[in-house]
Amino acid sequence: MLSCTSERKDLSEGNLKTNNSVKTYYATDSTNSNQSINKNIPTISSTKQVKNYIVKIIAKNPHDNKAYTQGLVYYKGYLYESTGLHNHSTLRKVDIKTGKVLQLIGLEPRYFAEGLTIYKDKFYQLTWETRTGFVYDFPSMKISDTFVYQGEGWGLTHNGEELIMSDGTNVIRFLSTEDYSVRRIIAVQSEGKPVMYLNELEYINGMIWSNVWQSNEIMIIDPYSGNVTGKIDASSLLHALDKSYDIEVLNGIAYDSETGKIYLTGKNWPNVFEVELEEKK
Ligand SMILES: [Ca+2]
Repeated sequence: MLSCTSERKDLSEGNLKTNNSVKTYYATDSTNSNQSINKNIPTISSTKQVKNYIVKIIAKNPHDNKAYTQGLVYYKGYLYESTGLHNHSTLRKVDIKTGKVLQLIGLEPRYFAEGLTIYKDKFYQLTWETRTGFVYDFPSMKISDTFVYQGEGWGLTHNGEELIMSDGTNVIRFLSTEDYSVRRIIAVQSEGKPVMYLNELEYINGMIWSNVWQSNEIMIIDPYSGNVTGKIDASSLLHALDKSYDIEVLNGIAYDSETGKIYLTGKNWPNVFEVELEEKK
């Protein structure tokens, strides 16, 4: 019988078998610019130089270390989370300070839940290999619709007009919120090289932040060109965890646009961190 740990590792998304067939894409440059509302949070830079950041912990809060975090969102005072694994996938509402799960919906065993976003009082949740997205009413968490997409579902966020989706490659898709059709794609690259395994996403101050699967890095991505403009080294969080055994990778970014607070966690991590960025000199 598999232990919990080995089972989780076997079921981690983006296994190497599928990576062999992953296509890489290259995009053209962009000169788009945007206005920052918070000077501590990066916005689109006109320079091509990638900035490097570390994270400063502002607060450390409890998190369910059985939560295999695949999507993390802040909305109206609470964290909402999508957790993965077959037989264990959920959509849940979480109290930020205590980590207590306040509301929880379980998915059918065949679904392995992935990215989550909340757009116009609807939850949107991806699944890994079943090409099925679920739409739930807010706050009831009652399923109101489903949608289909090609390929694997990994991370999900939105820019106020479109859903933004990763699939484990270096491609990010922008989907219509009306019919879920692909409006455009970007190919994410850093200094000319594709950045693969883009995972959990968050749209922050006009930029796409993306966890990179099996790394402690978060990429800050220009949503027009696909260029990485910043890299966040979040490895210090691993040392600050209350317990570090049986944890999986960094995966979970949430943003409170009113306060500018940024929350980070990982799969089976016992903590969610509120962080600020510091530029690495
Ligand atoms: Ca997120």
